[in-house]
Amino acid sequence: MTTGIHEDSQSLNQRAQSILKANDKGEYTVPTHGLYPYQWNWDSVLAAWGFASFNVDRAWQELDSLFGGQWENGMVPHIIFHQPDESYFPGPAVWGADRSPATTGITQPPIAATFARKIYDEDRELGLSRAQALYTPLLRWHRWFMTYRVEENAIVITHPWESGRDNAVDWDLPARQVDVSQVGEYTRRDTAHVNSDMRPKKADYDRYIALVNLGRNTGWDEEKIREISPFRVADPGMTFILLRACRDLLWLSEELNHGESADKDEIEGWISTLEAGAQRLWNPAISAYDSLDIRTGNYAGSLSNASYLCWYAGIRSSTMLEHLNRVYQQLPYPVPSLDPGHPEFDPLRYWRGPVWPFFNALIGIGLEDIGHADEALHLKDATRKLITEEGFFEYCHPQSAQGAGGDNFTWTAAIWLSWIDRGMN
Ligand code: 9WN
Repeated sequence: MTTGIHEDSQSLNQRAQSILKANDKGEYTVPTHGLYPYQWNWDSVLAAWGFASFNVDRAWQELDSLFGGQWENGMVPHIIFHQPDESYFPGPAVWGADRSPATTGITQPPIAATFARKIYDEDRELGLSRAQALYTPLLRWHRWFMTYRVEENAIVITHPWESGRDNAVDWDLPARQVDVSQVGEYTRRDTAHVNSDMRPKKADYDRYIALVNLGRNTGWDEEKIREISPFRVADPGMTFILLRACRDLLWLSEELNHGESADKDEIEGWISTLEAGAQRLWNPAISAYDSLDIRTGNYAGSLSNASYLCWYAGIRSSTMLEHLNRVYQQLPYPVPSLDPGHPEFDPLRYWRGPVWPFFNALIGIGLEDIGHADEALHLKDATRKLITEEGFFEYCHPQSAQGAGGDNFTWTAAIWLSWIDRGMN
């Protein structure tokens, strides 16, 4: 006889699989219909991880289609615009990247090597040739970051959208330096799908568009953007994620080459640089990892969910563990995207307070890998409860659990399948 809990979990598992299948466009997956009609970089990697729980071949196909959009310089873009769709702004014409398939001119957090390793581990026989084919594109993407995006040993973003945490308070001050006088009129589409209280404000969007215009006018020339853009911010999220990804890439390299990696020295050099960069992002004023504005040298003063990716990157911090346990006491559904003690904490506005289930999976993987088993379990249980109560929303209220943003969301379904239900860490 099955228990009620077991039946719940089975039907949620079926719902999660149906969401992935419904969002599947053949070779790539959309984050959700309507709001996000294209292939997004880190969403797609998480979709692949979700597929790996029931169709490993489809998981590799997802990664292959993402890397099909890779640029000659190694960058893997943040969106691939496979088919024209009026329901999203800004579309390919605004980005002006002039490629086929069309893409944006910026990137997103490089979680791919980490999840390629997990998918490889799911079925090594099937995965061998697939991982071998993906290895060099992954290496080239990491090399692109290390060539163009290292400042003070950490990884910088040139647009808030690159961080994947679009309107986080981390970007408030640096984004104020962006000149919006030439932005003109435009029509947002996101607020036609989602309540505007749950989305970035107009002032944020003006800056997003101004930075797209700036990049497009340089022909997406990284050197030029570095020279002229007022927005250059070192992000703990990007830095921790790339650090972890480099460790996993090195593992893959040795695994695929019988223990002999030709790229070992280069990747180890990247790891040392990023370890130093992570330390540079420690802000003693808030006793936490924080974003650093390269143009001014100022920290943001923001304890965000990205600060908690230190363990994911293999870095121990008892102070961050104290913060986490405090947040566990304060909120029934951790981890909030901004610390509840911050004056800007806003529990339903996107990256300024809500909890993002997929982000919890990244934090939880880190906690478990580094040996903080109790904290890892607490986070997984709280996320399971959140999804059981609310379903598969994009993000949720960390106190009431209210679902927000897009529904039937790919990465929420994916982490249900691979992290919560199957415990693939
Ligand atoms: C801009 C797709 C993406 C995520 C990001 C999230 C949001 C886009 C937007 O949606 O950003 O890239 O239009 O709001 O912030 O992390 O990848 O789910």
